[in-house]
Amino acid sequence: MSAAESFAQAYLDAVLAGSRQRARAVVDDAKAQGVDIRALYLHIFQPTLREVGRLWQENRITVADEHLATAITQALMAQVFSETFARTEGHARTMIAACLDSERHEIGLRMVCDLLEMEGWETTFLGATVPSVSLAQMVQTRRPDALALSVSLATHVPRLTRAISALRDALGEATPVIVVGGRPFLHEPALAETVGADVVARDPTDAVERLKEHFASAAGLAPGTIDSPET
Ligand code: B12
Repeated sequence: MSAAESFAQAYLDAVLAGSRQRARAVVDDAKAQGVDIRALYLHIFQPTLREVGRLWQENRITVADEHLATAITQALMAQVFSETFARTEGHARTMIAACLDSERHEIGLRMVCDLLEMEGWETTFLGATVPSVSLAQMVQTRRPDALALSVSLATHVPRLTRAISALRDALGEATPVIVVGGRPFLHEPALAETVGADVVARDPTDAVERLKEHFASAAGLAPGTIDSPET
């Protein structure tokens, strides 16, 4: 068991008890033991939220309990990130990130943005339920290097496919690299091609690698040799 995993149960207990203070104390202890932000996100917050979802699905906790666990985790993510993160100087690649239309699950995408920021990216996180038309307008104006789209519900996949297609029609060659992720893609990565994405990743660490590979191959370089837009 990793150091982070040994704190996951205590964190789950704290959020199920609805105690932000206890949850905060677990995070502080974990940080004091050398658990970094990636491990906090992926080995403490992520499994906790998934377990909360399971308990909720089985009617063992209420929607209110889930909302409280979610709210505590979002607050702690914001706190931990602002305490930990210091922008490094450099020529960052840029990314806009959104959950389209009626998609409300935004935490996974926020993790992707926070951890890419730590890799030197400059991300614009728009969060949940972003209308595809206004997203297209923002992409057209800001021209990011990448557009990250997250879906948690399989029923939202057809809408995502239409939005990506409309974006490609509108932007043509200027379409940013489109990277997708979320539950349906965890189960079926090949779905990414069906929806018209360029890149799919299962978590933020994977996203960093896949994006590096994508930009390297687009530039005709061996993967791993590209770290900034200049190279
Ligand atoms: C919190 C939560 C909510 C919150 C979301 C709040 C918020 N602000 O985000 C609220 C209450 C709004 C909600 C609503 C609903 N939810 Co909900 N929710 C959850 C819960 C408990 C946690 C989600 C989460 O944050 N997980 C943790 C994150 C870190 O994991 P992740 O999303 O998979 O993200 C990781 C990867 O997938 C990947 N990733 C994600 N996005 C992207 C994007 C890119 C570009 C990349 C590269 C990678 C990537 O990286 C992330 C980090 O590793 C899940 C349980 C679960 N198993 O996840 C249910 C769950 C997803 N919800 C579910 C359901 C059914 C619903 C509702 C339909 C319930 C209802 N009847 O109203 C609604 C639908 C709302 C909507 N229209 O979108 C089901 C879905 C089941 C299914 N078969 O699809 C789940 C699985 C619960 C369950 N076990 O039944 N939910």
